[in-house]
Amino acid sequence: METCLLSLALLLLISNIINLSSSTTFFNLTTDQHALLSFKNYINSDPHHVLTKNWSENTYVCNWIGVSCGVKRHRITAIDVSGFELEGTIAPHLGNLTFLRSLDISFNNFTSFIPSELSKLRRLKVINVGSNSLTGEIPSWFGGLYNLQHMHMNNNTFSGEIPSSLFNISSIVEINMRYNRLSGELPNDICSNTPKLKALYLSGNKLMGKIPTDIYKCRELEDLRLVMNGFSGNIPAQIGSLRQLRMLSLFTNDFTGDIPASIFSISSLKVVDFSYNSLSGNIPIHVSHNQPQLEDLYLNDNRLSGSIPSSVFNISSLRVIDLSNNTLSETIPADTLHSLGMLEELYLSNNKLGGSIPKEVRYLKSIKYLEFDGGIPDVIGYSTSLEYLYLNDNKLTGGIPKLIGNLTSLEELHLNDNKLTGDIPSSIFRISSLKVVDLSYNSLSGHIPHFNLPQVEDLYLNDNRLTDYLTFNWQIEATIRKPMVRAFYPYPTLLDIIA
Ligand SMILES: *[C@@H]1O[C@H](CO)[C@@H](O)[C@H](O)[C@H]1NC(C)=O
Ligand SMILES: *[C@@H]1O[C@H](CO)[C@@H](O)[C@H](O)[C@H]1NC(C)=O
Ligand SMILES: *[C@@H]1O[C@H](CO)[C@@H](O)[C@H](O)[C@H]1NC(C)=O
Ligand SMILES: *[C@@H]1O[C@H](CO)[C@@H](O)[C@H](O)[C@H]1NC(C)=O
Ligand SMILES: *[C@@H]1O[C@H](CO)[C@@H](O)[C@H](O)[C@H]1NC(C)=O
Ligand SMILES: *[C@@H]1O[C@H](CO)[C@@H](O)[C@H](O)[C@H]1NC(C)=O
Ligand SMILES: *[C@@H]1O[C@H](CO)[C@@H](O)[C@H](O)[C@H]1NC(C)=O
Ligand SMILES: *[C@@H]1O[C@H](CO)[C@@H](O)[C@H](O)[C@H]1NC(C)=O
Ligand SMILES: *[C@H]1O[C@@H](CO)[C@H](O)[C@@H](O)[C@@H]1NC(C)=O
Repeated sequence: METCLLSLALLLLISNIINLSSSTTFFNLTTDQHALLSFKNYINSDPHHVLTKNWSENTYVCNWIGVSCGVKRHRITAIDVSGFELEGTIAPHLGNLTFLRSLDISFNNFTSFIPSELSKLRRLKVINVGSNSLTGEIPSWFGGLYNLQHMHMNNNTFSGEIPSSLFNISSIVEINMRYNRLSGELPNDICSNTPKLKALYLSGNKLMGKIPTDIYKCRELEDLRLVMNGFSGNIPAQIGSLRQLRMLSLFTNDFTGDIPASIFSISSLKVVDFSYNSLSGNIPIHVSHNQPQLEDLYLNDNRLSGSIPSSVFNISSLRVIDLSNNTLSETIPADTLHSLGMLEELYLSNNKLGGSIPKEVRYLKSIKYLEFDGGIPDVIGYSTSLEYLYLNDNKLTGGIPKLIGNLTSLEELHLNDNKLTGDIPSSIFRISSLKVVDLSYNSLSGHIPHFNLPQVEDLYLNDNRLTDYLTFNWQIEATIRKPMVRAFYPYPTLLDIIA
């Protein structure tokens, strides 16, 4: 009896195996080729004739452009038709490519829905349908593709909620759904089953609600971008336990409350962008052993108050600091700027900081863009290694310091679009390295100084109150080799004047 049962079980097992193998042999390279020919049939426009010419029935399918086959089984494993400018819909027949691991149809114009037949692609590791015109909801059956690692659905018009099943794919590494029309909230257990998630890109949607505190469970997370959505509530302090985080970009949302100090203890962090929210309280950057390797710090356009902690100016890796448009008070702590050897951009305007650009700017050897309410201090003349000085489009008032003439390495000087008054110091035109000078759109007055700099290629002085602007004898003064055709628009060009 027992042997009888056992043999029956064996028989069942064998018949199962036979069934299984017959269902896998049902698909072979011939059916793969059929699937691709159907894919081609569903395409209405192939402007570069890539598929129409190359995907020919008479040639070996594995040699078709954008098609890769496995070495062992000779089945199609990858399709890459990215950027062929194809127009059409996605053929459901792709679901028959049972060995497909990677599907890239990005940068085309595929319309309509993702066919549900693709749920059969159990081996799929990479799907990139980014930058097309796909619509509908993100199908929840993606949650069943348990080998999926990289999912790019960005730049389409997907709508509806993000299916929670996606956060059940334990192999997932990257989820990119930027620039769609997704709505709803993130599931609370977002990171409970996605231990390998490194990048989550959800910017440019209509998502709302809080960042789930569960986020700390995505221990591998390196890149979190949720910009331009309707997220609200506090930024959870739990983000501070993401020790691999490099990029944290949350700008243009409705986040409120304090910035959690824990964030600035993440030593891997390179970019923090919390701008355009309603964050309040102080800037919680304190001296710490785990000093972040921060390069870009954007906290502008919030409601931050208090003084700027001197620790900010101690982070020597910083390239950009934007704290503008807050209610920060007091001046920049003296003697702090000298650590910022890499700093290229410093924005502090629209605050309640007293004084003008601090004297310590002379330590900012790399500074290219400096935005500050107030005037240009004389000490700018100490930054003798400055090659490019961009202070344009600020709210600078007062005069141009004569010491600017001491910037003997300067090649470009952009002070245009400010509220500068007074004379143009003639010292500027003794800088022999100077190639571009733009002082336009200010309230500069007096005479145009004499200059004789043959290497100056562009000189913009228009839209000021210079008394001799039109009568100035450009021909004698300027031995400029290259014509400055655009230089005096809307006034007569130099060529007009010389002619
Ligand atoms: C695929 O299978 C069909 C039968 O189902 C067979 O006719 C065909 O020759 C097979 N093709 C290859 C490439 O093995
Ligand atoms: C299709 O493109 C591939 C790769 O560029 C090329 O090797 C092959 O010869 C082409 N086949 C035809 C029929 O044009
Ligand atoms: C994509 O195709 C649709 C429908 O064919 C068309 O309306 C749309 O303009 C196309 N978009 C682009 C970017 O080509
Ligand atoms: C996606 O769309 C955004 C917003 O329209 C655009 O800035 C971005 O360049 C697009 N990215 C790609 C890869 O197409
Ligand atoms: C996630 O997986 C678990 C167990 O595998 C299952 O019970 C649950 O329903 C899944 N959740 C979603 C949203 O698919
Ligand atoms: C700046 O960093 C140095 C060590 O690199 C430390 O001794 C000093 O206390 C820090 N100052 C501030 C204000 O954080
Ligand atoms: C500063 O922020 C306010 C809102 O808080 C906004 O109305 C204003 O345009 C911003 N100013 C600048 C210069 O961005
Ligand atoms: C600026 O240059 C002048 C002339 O070379 C020199 O006398 C003066 O000491 C310099 N000033 C500074 C602050 O470097
Ligand atoms: C697999 O794709 C479907 C469409 O989804 C077709 O109807 C089938 O004919 C096809 N099967 C084979 C073996 O090519």
